[in-house]
Amino acid sequence: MPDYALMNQCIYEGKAKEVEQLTIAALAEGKTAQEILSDGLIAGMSVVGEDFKHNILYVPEVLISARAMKAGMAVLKPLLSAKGAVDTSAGRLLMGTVRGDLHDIGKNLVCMMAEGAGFQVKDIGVDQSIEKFEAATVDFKPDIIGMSALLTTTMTYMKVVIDGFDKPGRDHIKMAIGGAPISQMFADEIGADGYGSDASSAVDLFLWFVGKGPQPKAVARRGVTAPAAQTTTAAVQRAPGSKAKYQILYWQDIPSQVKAWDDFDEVKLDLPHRFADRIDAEAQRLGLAQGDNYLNQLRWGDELERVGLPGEVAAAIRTELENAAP
Ligand code: B12
Repeated sequence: MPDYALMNQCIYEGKAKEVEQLTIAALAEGKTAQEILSDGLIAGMSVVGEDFKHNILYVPEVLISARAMKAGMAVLKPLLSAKGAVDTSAGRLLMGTVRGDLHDIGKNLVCMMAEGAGFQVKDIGVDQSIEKFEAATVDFKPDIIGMSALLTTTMTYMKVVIDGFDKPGRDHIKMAIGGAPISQMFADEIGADGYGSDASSAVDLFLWFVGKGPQPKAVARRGVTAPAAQTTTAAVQRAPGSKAKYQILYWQDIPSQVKAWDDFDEVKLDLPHRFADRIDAEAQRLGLAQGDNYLNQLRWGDELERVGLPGEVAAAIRTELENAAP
């Protein structure tokens, strides 16, 4: 009997090699690709999606989990794509990042989760014009078009695509939008059928579109920055002078996030936008801006410790990093 609980845990912890091996072992035990996909991979990734929604996990961890899921998917893919092996009746989803925009990490996550939920997905990539969306529609015949944009300068292009599809014969296609600057208000303003704030909300939205799920509640956009440093609950008793462990997440040698924890609490803090700007600029200069090339540069630094509550330690480290790189 495959250990699906362990597989779920390995996805959660981002252990790609282990997920790959457990997937191979489950197949060797005679389990179907569909069962492994749903009980091993999707079940693990849905916990990740839920914890991401509730700010328990942050972007880097979700990406690392997604990479682990991808390792399992790579094993299953040839079997899943064999005719009849997977139920693709959920619907057909055409996805792309709009013109002028090269961000694809969120789009890829949405594609992966939608595929996992049984959608047939065609991903046309980044920097896509209305003409490219139209051309892909001819053969693929999507039920849903999903557009992603991460820049305030490119999000307006979504309306161009929506208007282009607002014509007889095409107006049955549901138009979904998402990306960091997108909100429900913007979706309403440009006439999109729906908006998803993260990959699991995106899948809920798609399932609703095809009549296979309830109408999702309109959701507020997730905060871009982490919640302020928390102090611990009054009930927790710590020894005087107790320490918290901490780590810094780096993109190459540029810090991007700090986390601190002890036995009772964990706090994660993003660094100010200028750090992300620096990472963006460096990634482009080095030609490491695409998907995995970009992600592979992320690594957690050494585990260190210092006296204080996790919230205090994380805030202190963040201040030190800010002062070191004004
Ligand atoms: C990674 C990154 C890059 C990488 C992209 C690598 C890649 N392959 O994608 C690189 C280095 C290429 C890059 C370049 C640039 N970037 Co950049 N980048 C980021 C960064 C740090 C993370 C974005 C990300 O991947 N988030 C993680 C994913 C998981 O989240 P997400 O994309 O929001 O997706 C989720 C949801 O939005 C939703 N979703 C997404 N799409 C869809 C679609 C549908 C249909 C639905 C329903 C849901 C949905 O689900 C996803 C999964 O949960 C952000 C900062 C930030 N914290 O957001 C800046 C950021 C987006 N970049 C920014 C900028 C300015 C740039 C550059 C202009 C920098 C420059 N000066 O050159 C260039 C632009 C290049 C271009 N033409 O696109 C700004 C944008 C500011 C703005 N408001 O316009 C940001 C916010 C940084 C900042 N200043 O704070 N960037």
